[in-house]
Amino acid sequence: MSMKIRRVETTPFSDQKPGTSGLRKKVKVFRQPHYLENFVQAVFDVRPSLKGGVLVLGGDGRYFNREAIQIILRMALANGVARVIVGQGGILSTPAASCLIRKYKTQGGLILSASHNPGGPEEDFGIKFNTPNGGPAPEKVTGEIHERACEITHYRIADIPDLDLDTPGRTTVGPMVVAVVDSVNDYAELMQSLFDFDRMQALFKEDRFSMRFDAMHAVTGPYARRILEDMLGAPAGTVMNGQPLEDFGKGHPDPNLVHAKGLVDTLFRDNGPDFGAASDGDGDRNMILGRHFFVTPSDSLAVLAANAHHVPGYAKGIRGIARSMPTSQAADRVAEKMGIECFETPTGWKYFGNLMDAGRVTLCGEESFGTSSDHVREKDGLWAVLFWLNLLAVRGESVADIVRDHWRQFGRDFYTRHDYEGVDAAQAEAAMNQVRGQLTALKGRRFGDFTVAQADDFAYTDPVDGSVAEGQGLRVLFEGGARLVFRLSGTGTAGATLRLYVERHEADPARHGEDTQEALAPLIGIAEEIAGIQTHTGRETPSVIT
Ligand code: VG1
Ligand code: CO
Repeated sequence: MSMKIRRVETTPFSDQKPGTSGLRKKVKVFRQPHYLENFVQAVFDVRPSLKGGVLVLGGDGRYFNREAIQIILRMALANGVARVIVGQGGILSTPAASCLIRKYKTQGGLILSASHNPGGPEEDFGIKFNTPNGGPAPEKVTGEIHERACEITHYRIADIPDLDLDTPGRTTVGPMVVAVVDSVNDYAELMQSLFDFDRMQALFKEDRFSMRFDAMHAVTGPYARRILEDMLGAPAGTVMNGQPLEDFGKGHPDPNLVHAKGLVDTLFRDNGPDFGAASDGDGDRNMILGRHFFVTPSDSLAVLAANAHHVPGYAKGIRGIARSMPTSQAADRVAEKMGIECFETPTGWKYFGNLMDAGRVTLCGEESFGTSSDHVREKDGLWAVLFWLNLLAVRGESVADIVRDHWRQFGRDFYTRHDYEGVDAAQAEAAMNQVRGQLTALKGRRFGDFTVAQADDFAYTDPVDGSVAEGQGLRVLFEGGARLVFRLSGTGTAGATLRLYVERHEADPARHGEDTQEALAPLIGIAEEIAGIQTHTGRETPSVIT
């Protein structure tokens, strides 16, 4: 194959700063000449081990995925990468990419995804670099990539025709090997090593049990079909919307009560299935439903931790638990009872990596429908679903009974998140500033039954490497453990998204049946009093309530 390597002059873009999870922009931004190339070259520049090394490459299949992969392959060749492992058709879920990076001891991976953000020519695209541990690059590395992108003057790219991504096998391109691998195999094998497949198979043989999995036309379709239907014997049709589409069928691939409404309605109708689950664009999020029952992600983490001994991969015990700061404190209660460490980290999976690498935590979770363990270094949607399925098979109880039983033991942490999406950035900032301005004065102030014990801007010192992350969300902590958290999203691509997180613990089992929004209404009122979100943004209600 003829191949010419070009050194292309370029100038930096001022907006290539990765957010909560990689660089996310509109497709139109990514398609500007040199835009993707600059960022990718910045990664190669700050990660010299990729030269002569192995790179994992794949994405969630959204619009521009294939094109971006061809560009990155040409740049990998020009930058001296020895081998690229690409998911077939350019498809790799985020957890599957993490699995490959670790299993084949590679020098890292590039994952193309904007996760739960919509896809299509007018919508979003994203890219992030994962380090050799399989996890999203920590802030130090994303900072280096950003700095490099700000001073870039040229990039290297090879002139070669598009490579075939659809046929598994190895191709040699000049000195580089491109290995197109089945997107599912290695991941499925990892799941088999953690969960009791025989027991789950038996569950599907019972006529009494049925399940629906909504892949939302995103990346998890092939994974869920292979594992649930082919390997575990769930009937065909268990997986809904299983075909990955470039625009996710024009949907919003975010597995929550609003965007996975079809699935939710199915689980809440009479004689609906026993178990329901959904995953997001890149397969790292999960929503768990029982018949007439929604499991909050915060509760899911706590329940999985408390029941880990039922599952083969965790039967020997778990080391510690970590949760992101806005995630409810339900997991803390489990850790305390188990006598294991519990950590509170900033939002974003990159903050869990060091704790897992150091062997201090086994399970991690975020309120945003993210749960996983140290089997990879990403959150893992299907893993959480299989964990629940394994639990249902062992305990033989319904999802609702398992959660209610958990509440009886630990109390219930009523929890909700209110998102004000796509608001004017200045208005969102004004609401945040209003809270920030009161932080010192709030301490000791009473609001009805609630007295503020502490109010601050959350900062985190990594216990492993001592790195500090500041400005991670405004917290109002009340006596007795109730909390309000205000933060701005770092994954959006237009305007600002303001998130309000509200929680309160309820020990009395007689009150566990209350409606969440009603149980939290006084705190939601206090939040408005403190932040004036609705006044600042002119919105009367949140865009999404979960
Ligand atoms: C959101 C979630 C956060 C999650 C991040 C990436 O970030 O709140 O918990 O880690 O998305 O998830 P933000 O900054 O918008 O609140 V994913 O599935 O988009 O990779
Ligand atoms: Co995601």
